[in-house]
Amino acid sequence: MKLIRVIFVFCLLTVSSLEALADEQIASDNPKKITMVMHEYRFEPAQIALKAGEEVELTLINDGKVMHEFITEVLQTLSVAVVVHGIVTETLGVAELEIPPGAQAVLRFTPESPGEFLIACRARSPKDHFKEGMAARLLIR
Ligand SMILES: [Cu+2]
Repeated sequence: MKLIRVIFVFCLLTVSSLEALADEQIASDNPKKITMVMHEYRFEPAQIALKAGEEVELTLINDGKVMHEFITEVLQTLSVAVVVHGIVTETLGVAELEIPPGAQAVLRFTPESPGEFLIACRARSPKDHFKEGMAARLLIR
């Protein structure tokens, strides 16, 4: 199946406070909230675990100084709600998210099939992020 390549670029969404996000994670459990922070050149945490059939809200924060990407095959065939400035865009299949420094993206989706998947940043400026080790694991049980 040929996938439509969807690329989102998030502009000027400032990160107010990481602590506020941590509080949010405790406050609500539905959907399950997970935050992943992007640095040069790593994802934090380096592994996230999800449950098949359980909705998740994934917040991606670029805490670095260069553009980072979030690429995983899991999102390429799922219906994903992308929330930017409170506006929700439903899309089928997200191939790649580009997140500028200081910006964040919020994704809501429900993983379908168990497995172990790669999360990668394929950005190449100022060097090859993936070769520098910018990868993480996505476990779906
Ligand atoms: Cu990167």
